Parts: sequence; C-alpha cells; structure tokens
Amino acid sequence: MRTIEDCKLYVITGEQYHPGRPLAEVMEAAIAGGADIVQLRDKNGTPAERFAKAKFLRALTRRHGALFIVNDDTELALAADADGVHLGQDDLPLEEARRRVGRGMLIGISTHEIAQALEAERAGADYVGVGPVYPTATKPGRKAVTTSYVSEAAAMLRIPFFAIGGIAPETAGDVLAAGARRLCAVSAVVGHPDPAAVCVSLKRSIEKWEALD
Ligand code: 3NM
Repeated sequence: MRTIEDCKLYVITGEQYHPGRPLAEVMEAAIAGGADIVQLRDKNGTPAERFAKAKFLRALTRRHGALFIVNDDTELALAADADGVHLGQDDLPLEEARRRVGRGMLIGISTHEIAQALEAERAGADYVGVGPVYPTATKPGRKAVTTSYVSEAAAMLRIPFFAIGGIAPETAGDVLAAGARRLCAVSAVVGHPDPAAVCVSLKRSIEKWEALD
C-alpha cells in the first residue's frame, strides 16, 4: 500500500468536465497515467449516487494500488472504506473528523494561507492542499494565492502538501520551480480527451524536479 509520502499526483473528480463520458473511464485513465490518489468530490449527487461512486472508485483504486479519498463526508469515507477524507476550512474541525474516522484514516485539509497550513499540521493533518495557485473555474470566487504561497509552504511545512488550482502541464513548471513536489488537478486531467497523457506529463515534470533536489 502506498503511503501519503509516496504520492505525487492527486486527481479529483469533476464530472462537469466530461459530460457524456463515464466517470469510470476517465478515472481509470488518470490512474493508468500515474495518478497516485483519487478523490471523489461530488457536490450534487444524491447520497445513493455518491455511495455508488465511492464504492466503485474504492474498488478501482484498490485494484491499481492507488489511494482513495472522499471529499467532505466522514460517514461516506467510512462506509466506502476509503483511505482518507479531505476537508475544507469551513467543514468539520480536524479534531472532530479525527474522532469520527480514527487514526487509521488519512485527513487532508484545504489551506489558502500559511497560517492555516501550519495550524492543520499542528492539529494532526496528514497532508494539506495549497491553493488555488491560479484562478480556477472549478472553485470559483476564491482568490489565487500565487506561487508565493507555494514557496512559503515548501519552506515551512513538514507534512506533504499538494499544490492545487489551475495545475496543468503548462503551469506545472512554475509551481514545481516554486518548491512544490506534489500536484493536484481536476479540469486539466478529467476535462482532457486523454487524461492518461496529461497525468504522464505532470508525473514526468514532478520527477524531473525531484531529480534536481
Ligand atoms: N480546491 P482545477 S482549488 C477543489 O485551493 C479545489 O483548495 C482548491 O481545480 C483549493 O484543477 C480547487 O480544475 C479546484 O483548477 C482545482
């Protein structure tokens, strides 16, 4: 089983970006291209639909040795036997989430400034998201934090962080140059006709920078 430290490329579902194309096909392609983590992020589905998707993605990730994380919902994460749950700043406090899911499950936190990331680390988060680095239609209304937050995170955090928000093969170089070694993407991967090829490209960029460390 992969640990969070081993994971470099994190892909989140975004079904609005592939209308008419099955979730299964898109996420399987992302994993084939090198996604180490898949997160189910589904703000619109019914509980039954969300459970069905979670069960499916759990089986898919297990088959390929990837991690599976559920956005926002500790109950669904537990019911689907996910590897972790991901929380935003306005979701459940980390301590309460930990009480619900126990020590065995990963907890990730979205952060938008270094104080939030340091607080998440102190409170026992297993990883944080750092973003949105660039403006993104996937999370509208949130101000871009730019690569300067990525540099701060690289200098100050001990736990793994994933740069997120507008991450694509075209932007990855600048984000990696700022100090990120883990990337997370939605639209650039799942909205592309060839999700596997985008993942391969992102993974290569990460590995190139790792080799220079
Ligand atoms: N969280 P895309 S940015 C889900 O900064 C999410 O916490 C963010 O989507 C954060 O790769 C984001 O399409 C959306 O830009 C990322």
